[in-house]
Amino acid sequence: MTNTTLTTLRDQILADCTAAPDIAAIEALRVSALGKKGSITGLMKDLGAMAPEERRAFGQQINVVKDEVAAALESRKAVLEAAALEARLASESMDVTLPVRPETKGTLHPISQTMDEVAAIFAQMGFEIADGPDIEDDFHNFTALNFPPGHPAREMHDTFFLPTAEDGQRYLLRTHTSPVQIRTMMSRKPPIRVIIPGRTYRCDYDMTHTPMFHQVELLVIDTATNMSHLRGCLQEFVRTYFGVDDLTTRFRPSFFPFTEPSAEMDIGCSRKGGELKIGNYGDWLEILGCGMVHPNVLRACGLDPDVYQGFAAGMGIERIAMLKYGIPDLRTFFESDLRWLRHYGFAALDIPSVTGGLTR
Ligand code: 2U9
Repeated sequence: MTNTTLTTLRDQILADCTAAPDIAAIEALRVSALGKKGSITGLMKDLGAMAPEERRAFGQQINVVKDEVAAALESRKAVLEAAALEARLASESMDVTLPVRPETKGTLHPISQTMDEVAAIFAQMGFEIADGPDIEDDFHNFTALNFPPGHPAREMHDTFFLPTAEDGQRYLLRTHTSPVQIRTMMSRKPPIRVIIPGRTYRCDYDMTHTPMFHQVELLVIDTATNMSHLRGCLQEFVRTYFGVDDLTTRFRPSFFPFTEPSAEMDIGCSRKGGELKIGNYGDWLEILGCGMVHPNVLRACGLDPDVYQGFAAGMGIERIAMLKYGIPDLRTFFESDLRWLRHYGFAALDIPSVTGGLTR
């Protein structure tokens, strides 16, 4: 084997590479040059019979050619792949403005529908939707929300922690949508009226808990906000959502690190004959948690509690969907069972509105 032979071989492979019409031809060329029985690999095998000096020099030259050929093959492959993608995009174009075909069987998931309904009700009351990242840091998920250092919610077994990052932080999957309120308060000035629907994660799985679930939280911050505003706002929400105009509510004292005072709100119901009915029948059903934003939380966000007050509330989307649509088992939400989706799903264009009485 001589330098001239190596150069001829190299030129031939590079010419074949430039002329390769498709990705299959590139792969065939790669195997014939660099594969186990390839022409360049074969040259490497010949090195054994050479004198040490000659072996080193020629070995280096072969390696240079090998790298050159590999790079040429990669770059031609990239060009061909881009051309194939372009051709596919051109041939498979579709008109997304066409109306839905009558035979289409797809439905909107009850969680999406419920989030749309909640958004429609609060939009009517002047709320905006805010969102934020699913992966959070300790400050936004716990510290700013007034969770003390040893609080059980910070434990490994409740929270999905990511491996410690390069910056030394232990990021986590948010355990509630509350960090978005922190981000909202830190990034804009009151008055604030936002709702935050979104995914949340907790390390829990049984009849009534799934590791991923959905919440909607609301936050109002202004200069003269009080518990009666909270009560009126939440009462209006449950009345519209459940379609019961005079639905009664009851507030029981509770505790959350991020609100003071804190409460749980019940709505009227009946459980007669084992059937749950929402309405003023004398029995009570817990529906959400709420309270006045804790002064420590306001301070952590740079707001002066002597000037600003606010209220917040949180509820589980799956829970309020189950109550309204009679879905008995939480876990079925995430099984992607087509029969379940056809039964509990909604028509894609069935857009909830307060004036239209929401849905069903
Ligand atoms: C900030 C300040 C206060 C949000 C609130 C609750 C009460 C609550 C649970 C209901 C069922 C979560 O989905 S669930 O498990 N939530 O009871 N959430 S007050 O309060 C906040 C949030 C953010 C800055």
